[in-house]
Order: sequence, then C-alpha cells, then structure tokens
Amino acid sequence: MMNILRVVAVAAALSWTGAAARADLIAQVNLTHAQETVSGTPVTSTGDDRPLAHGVGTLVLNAARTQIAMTVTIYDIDVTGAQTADTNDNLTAAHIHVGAGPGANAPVRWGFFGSPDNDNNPDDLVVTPFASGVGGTFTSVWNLDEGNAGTTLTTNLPAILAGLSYINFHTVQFGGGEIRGQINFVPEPAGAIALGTGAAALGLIGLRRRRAG
Ligand SMILES: [Ca+2]
Ligand SMILES: [Ca+2]
Ligand SMILES: [Ca+2]
Repeated sequence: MMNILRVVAVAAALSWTGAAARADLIAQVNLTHAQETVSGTPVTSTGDDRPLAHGVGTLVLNAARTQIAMTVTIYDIDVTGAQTADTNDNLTAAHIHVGAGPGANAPVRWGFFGSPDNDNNPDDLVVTPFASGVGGTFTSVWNLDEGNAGTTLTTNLPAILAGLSYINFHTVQFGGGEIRGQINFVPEPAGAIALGTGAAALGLIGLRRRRAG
C-alpha cells in the first residue's frame, strides 16, 4: 500500500512539473453551416431541402508544438459519394484555413481531404464512414513540415494560437464550404488539473502516514 502511495506522490510531483512547463493545448470544435460565409440553405440537386449538416471535433496541439492531432466527425455530408443518391451533399474537400476570425475567409494552410493534399509527411488520414447513416469520422495529424503554399505548422502557429483558423468541409453544393468550425486552443480541461490536485493530496497523505509509521 505504501509503495503505491509513494508512486502516486512521485507521479503527482511529475504532473505538477509538467503543468508548470509548456503543456498540450486542446480545441473543441463545433462545425456548423451558419459559420460559413456562403449563402443559401442545403438542398438536393432538384431543389428539395436536405438535412443541415454539422460536425464535432477535437484538436490537440502537443507540448513540443510539433503536431496537431485531429479527430472530427461530420453528420449529413456524404463522405463516400454513395451514402445518399443525390450528389449535392457529396464531400469534395476538407481543409484547415489560417488567417481569419469568424465571418471572414482565409487561405487553405493544411488540406487533408481532396485538393490540396498537405497531409503528406506522413499521410495520416483515416476516414471511417458511418456504417449506416450519412457522415463519418476523420482522424489525422498536421505534422511539423506539412503546410500549403510553402508554409509549415510552425509558420502557421502564431495565427492558429490567436484564434485565426478554422476547419471546414466542402461539398458539391457548397464549393466554398458547407460546414465550418473556428479553432480556439485552450489548456487541457480543468478536470485534468483537478485530478492532479487529488493525486497530490493523496500523495501527501501517503507521505504523512509513512512518516507517522
Ligand atoms: Ca450523395
Ligand atoms: Ca500528416
Ligand atoms: Ca494525404
């Protein structure tokens, strides 16, 4: 039991050291049609209404600032071209754009589906279409030396950390983007810190008991 508590104490101490140094940053992204600057509502090629697409994602910028790992799930966009019969909802491209806040457009700085393809050093993209229903999950990594138009993750980071980047998915109907989510990195959730505090308290109790014994 004491050995376990000592391990906890050491782990807590290491955790605090890490908290004081540079840590991972996380961005929870909500992708909506409303955030796009395009006009018009989603319709089929014959003009019938179709569902309002959306998406949710998590991006993690590592402590060394050498990569952004991404997982995004989108709903009601046809990621295979065969999930619905109509073509308007077919996915054509997906990118991270850098250089603009909400309501404004910026150039592609990391394309990971369709063109341009900047997820290439290495290519990490895994697309998992829904087994039933319309949409799917995209996972990938923006690596240090990847970037569009001669840029890299490093050269894009200042604008990304300033909240001036967004991820979007383009379709046949919306060549300019059907859904978009602004990317705002923040420190890892408070829950992780609370857990660290708890572990530290447990560790102190352990040390106190050890001294008493
Ligand atoms: Ca379709
Ligand atoms: Ca990559
Ligand atoms: Ca690729």
